[in-house]
Amino acid sequence: MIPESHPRYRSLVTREQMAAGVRAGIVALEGLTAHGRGEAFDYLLGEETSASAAEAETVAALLLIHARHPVISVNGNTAALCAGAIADLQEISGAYVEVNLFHRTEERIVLITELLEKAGCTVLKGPVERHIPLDHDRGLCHADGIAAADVILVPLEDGDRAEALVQMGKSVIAVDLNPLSRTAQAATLPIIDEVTRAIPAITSAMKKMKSGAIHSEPPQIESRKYLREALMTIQRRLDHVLD
Ligand code: PTJ
Repeated sequence: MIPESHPRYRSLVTREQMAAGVRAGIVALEGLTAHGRGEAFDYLLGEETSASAAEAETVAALLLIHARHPVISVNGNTAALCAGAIADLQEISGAYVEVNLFHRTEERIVLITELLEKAGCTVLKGPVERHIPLDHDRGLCHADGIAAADVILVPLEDGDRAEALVQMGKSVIAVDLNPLSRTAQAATLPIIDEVTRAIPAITSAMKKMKSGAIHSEPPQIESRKYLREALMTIQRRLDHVLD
C-alpha cells in the first residue's frame, strides 16, 4: 500500500500498474526496463510537458486530421498505461487501433486486445503478414491496418520499425521520452513526452481543431527541432538543478 503522502506517489503507483501488467501477461518483462528508462528521462525533463512537446502534440493532431488512413500501434506498455486514453483518441480521430508487439505471442495479442476493447477501443483482428521488412515480429501487421496506413502513431517502442515505416513512405508520430532513441531520431514527428500526458494532449488538440473547424494545410515538420529542444530542456534543468 503506497501512502498518498509519499512524494513519489504517482510514479510508485505507475510502477505497481506496470508490475500488475506483467503479472496479467499484458506487459513483457522487458517492458519494465523500458519503463525505467522512460522514468529516468522524464525525471531529467522535469516530469512535465515542455512547450516544445505541447507544440508537437498539436502538430500530431493536425497530421491525424489530415490522414487518409491513420493507425495507432499499441504495445504492452502503452496498453497497460493508457488504454482508456487510446480509446478517446480513436473516437475523435477515427484511427484504426492495431496491436503490434516486439515480444509477440498470440496469448499477449489476445490479452492486450481484450484490455483495449474493455476500455472502449475497436481493435483490428485477423491474420497478419510480414508487410514490414524486419526480421523480428514487429514486421507482422494487418493489411488494412499498419500496412495500409499513411500516418502511424507509435508510442514507446524500439527504433528499427519506425525507420522501416518511414522508408516505406509513411509518416510516423513517435511518443518517446528519450530524445536520443532511434525511434525519436527516425520519426517524422517525435513527441518527447510521457505517453499518459501525450495521448490525452493530442486528443484535446484534435477536439479544439474539430470544434473550431480549423482546416489548415497538413503541417511541414522539422523533426530535429523537437529533439534539439528536448535536449535543451534537459540541459537547462541540469544547469540549474543544484541552485
Ligand atoms: O509490448 P512489446 O512486446 O511490444 O514490448 C514493448 C517494449 C517497450 C518492451 C519494447 O518496445 C522495447 O523494448 O522498447 P525500448 O527499445 O525499450 O524502447 C522504449 C522507449 O520508450 C525508450 O526510449 C523509453 O525511454 C521510452 N519510454 C518508456 N516509458 C515511456 C517512454 N516514453 C514515453 N512514455 C513512457 N511512459
